[in-house]
Amino acid sequence: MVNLIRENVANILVIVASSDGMLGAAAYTRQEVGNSAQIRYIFTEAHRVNEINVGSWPKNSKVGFIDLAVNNANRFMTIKLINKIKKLGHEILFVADEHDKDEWENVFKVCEIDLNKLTITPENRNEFGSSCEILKRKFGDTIDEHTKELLDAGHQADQLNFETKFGEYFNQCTKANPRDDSRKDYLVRHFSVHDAPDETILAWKKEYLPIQLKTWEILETYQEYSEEICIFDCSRGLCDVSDLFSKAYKIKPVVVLYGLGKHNQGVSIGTYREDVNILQILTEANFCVSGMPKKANFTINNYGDLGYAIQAVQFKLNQE
Ligand SMILES: [Mn+2]
Repeated sequence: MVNLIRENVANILVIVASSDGMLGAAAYTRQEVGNSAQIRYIFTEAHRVNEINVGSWPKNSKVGFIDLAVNNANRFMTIKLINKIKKLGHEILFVADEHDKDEWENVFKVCEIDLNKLTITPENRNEFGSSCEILKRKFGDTIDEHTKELLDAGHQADQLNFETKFGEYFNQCTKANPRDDSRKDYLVRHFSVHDAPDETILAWKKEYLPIQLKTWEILETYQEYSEEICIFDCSRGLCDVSDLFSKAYKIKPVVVLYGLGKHNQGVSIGTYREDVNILQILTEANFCVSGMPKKANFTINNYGDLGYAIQAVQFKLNQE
């Protein structure tokens, strides 16, 4: 299988299952590979790359990462993945990720891989804004209109705007069933070729309606904590977290969601303020967090911990 594809083209794409990641994968496939049958898509998240079965990949695979950040709660997990890929004889071709360039540089240094030899290297969010933007600048003006629309939709989705031609399908179809990777696979393959959805995709999109309603219901649980912070109870059921954030940011600059996840113990605190580093504040307050400077995720055992986390953020805001 590997021999059939062009040199310097990935046959394994490790993708974070965000719209930025999936749309980037569809665009990469269209632009660089042509035929999605030659690619295997692995959907993951930074904090569960240890679940990837590298041993099942075709021999001498060429690997690309899209939208995958270093697991900053457990960097060793990312290092182990890279080392395993290397040890099994595969080659990492590129890392298209805008989360944190320095984190990636450190990981590749530890793994003794020259980052500068990659065809696409990690960048920083303030300069690029999304993985799709990294790909777009890499491809330059060689892309066709369809690829451009895929990349623009991915970039917009990363800024929480899903209301683009492709963005809506990727966001709604996957949010309706977040655990179903075959659905993500289908969407990436389909839209790498087709401009319009098929019957299957339209049916998935319909499943999103109750989630949309739940998101609105959770918006009603709004509690004002302070002038800057508001809180929402997400234990009421599956909602669209990114849509909730984007709507809540219209009310307050710092948004706290609790009751997330299977056991309702998940908390996500986000902000649109450039000068507030939630990840750092909570790390310094001894929470075991993952995420990005502007959005941190963690789990709590009791509401006292939730209160303490919010206080830590408020304390920092008061110092500004
Ligand atoms: Mn992204």
